Amino acid sequence: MPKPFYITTPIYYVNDVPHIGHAYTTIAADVLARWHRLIGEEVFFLTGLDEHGQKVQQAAAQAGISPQAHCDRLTPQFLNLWKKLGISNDGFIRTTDAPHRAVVQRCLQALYDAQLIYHADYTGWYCTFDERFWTEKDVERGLCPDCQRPVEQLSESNYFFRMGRYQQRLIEHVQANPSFIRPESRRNEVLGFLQKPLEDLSISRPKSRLAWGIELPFDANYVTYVWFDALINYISGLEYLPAQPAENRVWPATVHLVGKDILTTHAVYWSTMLMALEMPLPHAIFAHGWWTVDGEKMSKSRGNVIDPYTVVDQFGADAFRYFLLREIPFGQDGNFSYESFIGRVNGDLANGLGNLLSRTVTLIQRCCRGTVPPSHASEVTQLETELQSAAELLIHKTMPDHLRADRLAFNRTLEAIWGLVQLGNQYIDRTAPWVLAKDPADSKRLQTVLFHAAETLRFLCVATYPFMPETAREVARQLGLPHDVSQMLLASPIAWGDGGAEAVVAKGKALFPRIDASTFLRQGDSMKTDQSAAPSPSTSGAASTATPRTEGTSSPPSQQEDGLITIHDFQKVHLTVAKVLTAERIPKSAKLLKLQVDLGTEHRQIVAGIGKKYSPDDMVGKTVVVVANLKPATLMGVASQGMILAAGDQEVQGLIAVENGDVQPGTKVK
Ligand code: ME8
Repeated sequence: MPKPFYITTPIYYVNDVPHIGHAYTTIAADVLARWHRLIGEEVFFLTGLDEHGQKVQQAAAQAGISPQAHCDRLTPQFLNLWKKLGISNDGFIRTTDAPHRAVVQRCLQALYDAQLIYHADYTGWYCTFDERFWTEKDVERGLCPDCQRPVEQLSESNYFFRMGRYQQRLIEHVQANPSFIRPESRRNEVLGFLQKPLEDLSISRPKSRLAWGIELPFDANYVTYVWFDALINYISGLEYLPAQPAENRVWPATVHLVGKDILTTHAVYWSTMLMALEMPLPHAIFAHGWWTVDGEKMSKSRGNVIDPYTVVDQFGADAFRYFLLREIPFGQDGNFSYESFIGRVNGDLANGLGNLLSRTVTLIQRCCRGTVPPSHASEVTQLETELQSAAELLIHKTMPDHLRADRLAFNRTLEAIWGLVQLGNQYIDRTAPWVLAKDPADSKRLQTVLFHAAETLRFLCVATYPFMPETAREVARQLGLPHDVSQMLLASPIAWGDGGAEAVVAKGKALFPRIDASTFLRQGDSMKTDQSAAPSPSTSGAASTATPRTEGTSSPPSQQEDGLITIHDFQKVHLTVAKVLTAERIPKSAKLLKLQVDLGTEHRQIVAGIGKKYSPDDMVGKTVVVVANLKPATLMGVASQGMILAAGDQEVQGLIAVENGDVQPGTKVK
């Protein structure tokens, strides 16, 4: 029986409500879990809560309730959020669960019996926030090297785990297994950390100082260090969650997803603990980057913590899931702003996928009485084969490559999926089914085009499902697909042409209604909790403190009033490097040249009004810049699919050229 793909998130502290950072890791894990289920693997996806330790004890004391009551009160905040976000975890662990506590005590006892835990007096610098000791050499200016909070000197008798003993073995393991710590920059960080002598780890806290924890099985005066307790969740959860764990579900984990803040605890503490317990190490630990908000660290005192509940209520779970994974490469830091969020929703979701679905379904309703028409082999042209190849490449090659556990290029996967969305929209623009519908002689061509548009959307259902499960379901529903999208790759391997002919489409509401950015950002002051932050120069309609306002009456300038556009508006124009292959004059026109150009992925015909300045011979072989997503037009009876950029108003004075002649056709211009 093959072993399931075992994926974990950190277990989050219940000292406070969840925020977007917690949502981020959990959504990423969910995408991976859904993808692996979709390709037919068994998956065990574990998440949960870290309920012991000083942070939780302090939060409970502040609330004036017992730590357990505090945990019980906060747990639904996490559970409900995961439900709202469509998180498909198989297990949910709480470190106060009795079976977890038993496994922790079993591990402690095993290490104590093997003399890998010993008792000693220790004086060190203690950071209450991080709940750990630092040595003299770590501490500068009396501050914790990790969180920069003041540390205090503490002398204590404690139990220590012989972590230092495993230093060399760990270095060798990291060196021999390039995919153990990902991404590469984090792996180098861990190797750098291991250059310094690795000290033994204090794994106990006297109950006189911290009572809220799991008691040491060999000394009732102590509880164990919260990290020793928390890390064990990855093995204890396998034993009892859910109620009937599958037999083939065994350690080690395939991948632990963590934020970069807790890489050391995972790469060093957890790995050495496992070595001491004589257990294999996880296949991969992937440390992702850190979200800031409007360029600032998220914190309660700054008042800029983004509440995921609010975002989801306002825009839906799938838009949030899409944004978080599309906006930044997993592994790098990123910034959350409502301006960029809205830009993505309007640009990629409403204008991209939403538009493709709505036009396709409307055209099928209007031209084919609501039933997906058949394709006709005689009508299949290069345009259709290109669409097919792109869709097949996406599902069978690009997605599996980008989503490999050592790569986790979520943003590149989404970029590739949206490449197909764009191709689908261009296909409709270029084939202009509404024109075909006018002439009964074109009916076979029309049917072929609409079949291929629907087929593109069927492939997009599968591709988007792991990222946006509800959206994929709605696309399938509107297309009249009979399948459960979560099973579409499993039931039968998806093949182009097998799809929806004869399916009855059902138009529904817009997948992603466009957000009026200026209105939202004005009204949404309550969501932009950092009122004192400097206005972002890139926003046009934001409630900006820099914009003088007449008290109570006038609003900040809208996009139309001040003439400025956002970067997202600009990004809607697809500018591409192209090479002119052939050129000829259009008869009876002094100005127009008909050009065939190479766009890297395709050849296009463009009619350009540059004939007074350039002869056809001047143009052949030139590298030019083309607007690639312009609606097709007909000039003097000749079809044109794009525009060549040139300087000059009434008269063309010169072409926009790329300074380096080696730039390849198809290269994006931005
Ligand atoms: O560290 N950006 O729990 P925690 C990105 N209980 N990710 C963020 C983030 C941000 N601004 N803020 C939080 C703990 N995260 C321990 C873990 S595991 C055995 C014990 C995410 O509640 C990220 O995954 O502080 C980070 O590692 C985790 O939340 C920390 O959650």
